Amino acid sequence: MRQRNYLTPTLRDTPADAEIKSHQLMLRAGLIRQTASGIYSYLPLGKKVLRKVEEVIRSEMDAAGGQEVLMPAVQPAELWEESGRLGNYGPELMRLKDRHERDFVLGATHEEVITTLVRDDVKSYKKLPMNLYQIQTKYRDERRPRFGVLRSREFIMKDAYSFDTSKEGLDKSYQDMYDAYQKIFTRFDLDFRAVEADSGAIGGTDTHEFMVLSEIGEDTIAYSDQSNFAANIEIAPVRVEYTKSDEEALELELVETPNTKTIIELTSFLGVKASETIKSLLYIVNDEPVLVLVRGDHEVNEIKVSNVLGKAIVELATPEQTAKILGCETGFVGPINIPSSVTVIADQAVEFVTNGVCGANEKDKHYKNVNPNRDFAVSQYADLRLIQEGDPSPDGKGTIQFAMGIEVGHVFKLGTKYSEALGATFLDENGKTQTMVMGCYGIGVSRSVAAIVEQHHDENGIIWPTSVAPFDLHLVTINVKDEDQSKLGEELYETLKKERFDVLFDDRPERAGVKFKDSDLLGLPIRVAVGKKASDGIVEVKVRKTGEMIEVHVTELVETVKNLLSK
Ligand code: 9G3
Repeated sequence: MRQRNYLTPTLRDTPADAEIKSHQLMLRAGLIRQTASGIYSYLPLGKKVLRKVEEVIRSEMDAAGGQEVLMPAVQPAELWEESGRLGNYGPELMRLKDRHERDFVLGATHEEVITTLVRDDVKSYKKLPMNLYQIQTKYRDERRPRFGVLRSREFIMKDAYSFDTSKEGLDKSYQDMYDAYQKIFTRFDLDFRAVEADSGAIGGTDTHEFMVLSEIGEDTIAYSDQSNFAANIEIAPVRVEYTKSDEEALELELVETPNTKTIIELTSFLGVKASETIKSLLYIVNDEPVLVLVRGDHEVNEIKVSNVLGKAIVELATPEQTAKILGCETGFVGPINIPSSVTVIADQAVEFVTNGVCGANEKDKHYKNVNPNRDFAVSQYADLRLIQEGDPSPDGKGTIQFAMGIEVGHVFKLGTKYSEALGATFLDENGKTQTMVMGCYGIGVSRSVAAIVEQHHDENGIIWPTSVAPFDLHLVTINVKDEDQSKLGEELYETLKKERFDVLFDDRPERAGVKFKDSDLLGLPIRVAVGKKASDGIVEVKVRKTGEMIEVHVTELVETVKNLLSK
């Protein structure tokens, strides 16, 4: 491809509103442009990278027995009513009406469509197992789209769905997809980790996320420094043997604690440790108030709270709700003498607090010498807190450390939730009707591109892994006005194309400095510069990743490039 009339609008300056490196570089290298908030166009280079990424995914999905399909982005709302999910996602699920005022949604995912397709056309165990996948645009109206294509409202996903006759069959389908994902992200040259995860509102049992390790990741991974344990902190169980101190229980005391709305303010005012305090947070769960207690040095894990309460939607009470229910400001909330309508649940660590401190449901007041079960009742003690760095690993081996991750893949065992709701059944060997057992498996395609850039760049620009680079190499004629250079450049362009290299040919009448800067920014694996030594048949080959530069005679160029690219 000749760069002269190729749409690669590079930017010298970093766009002010791009917060992270991948977003900045994808804009600067002319891969993407924003069309609306959280909605992007892909320019030719960006589209070529997408294609490369998609081809890697396709090859591994096909090798794992997947069959590619393409489902519609526009889906009838009734399908979501049938599955019972229409109300689950609020404004995140984009809706529209057709000319007959019929309700549709823009596909945020395709469990409903695929399950009805399979329901209508697969009737016998003889056709199963089956794995169907697509690469398609998805719509989710995120409250806070940001970071370019890393968190956008329209994005490209590879979604796959497996259908099995039994749980054991699902286990195998799941493992096959897990293995395929390992291969795919390895081919992207990503530093990633598969971690245990929460299945969320979608339901199901086993689930793993594939996390690209990155400081700008929005998920926290808890991993052991001495074993393979790795989980999203959303689900990482806390297994700590707490012990009761042998201190004697003292008499409950109400104390003045002016302006102590936070644990830090409170502990410095009273001169106690955070672990000696009890933090109380009021939640609204299915319209009912629930007071959740954790130790002051711990944080509530809302997913654990939700799971303990039967996967309910858990929302922190507003200041108004708190005033109405407990008659006080947030910051002084506590479990003592509260209305019986309030359910109290507590993290297991709370039970071991002796002579602790908690809010008194009165402005600027706390209780001292608080002893759980004596001074207040708890309906359930459970693991409700976030795991912390330094906690023992739940598998008993080593200590927990944190890393940040970008979720690029997610595999789920769904079971029969969707097949049951939508009636996807089959006849087994004995002619008996059975429900299909499903799994679903996603890869963020556009997000993977951003994650790759996030991990593969330097101060000068992108450094594409060969597997996903938009072109194999960048051929640059340094001075197109020089006849020798221009002639050799054109010749090499033809030769390299004949050798089936995908070449970006910088034939622009620009200054050398501009061309080299752009070349580093675009980040193709190899740069071949045709310059002053053109008349001697010598060109300069630079490896983008290492910066290594060698002079090569044109007779050896093809061989040299082949070797460098196969490395
Ligand atoms: C929605 C909206 C947002 C959503 C969903 C539905 C997440 C939703 C979970 C999944 C699960 C799997 C197929 C590929 C693998 C992942 N956010 N999820 O279902 F309507 Cl607005 O998408 N789907």
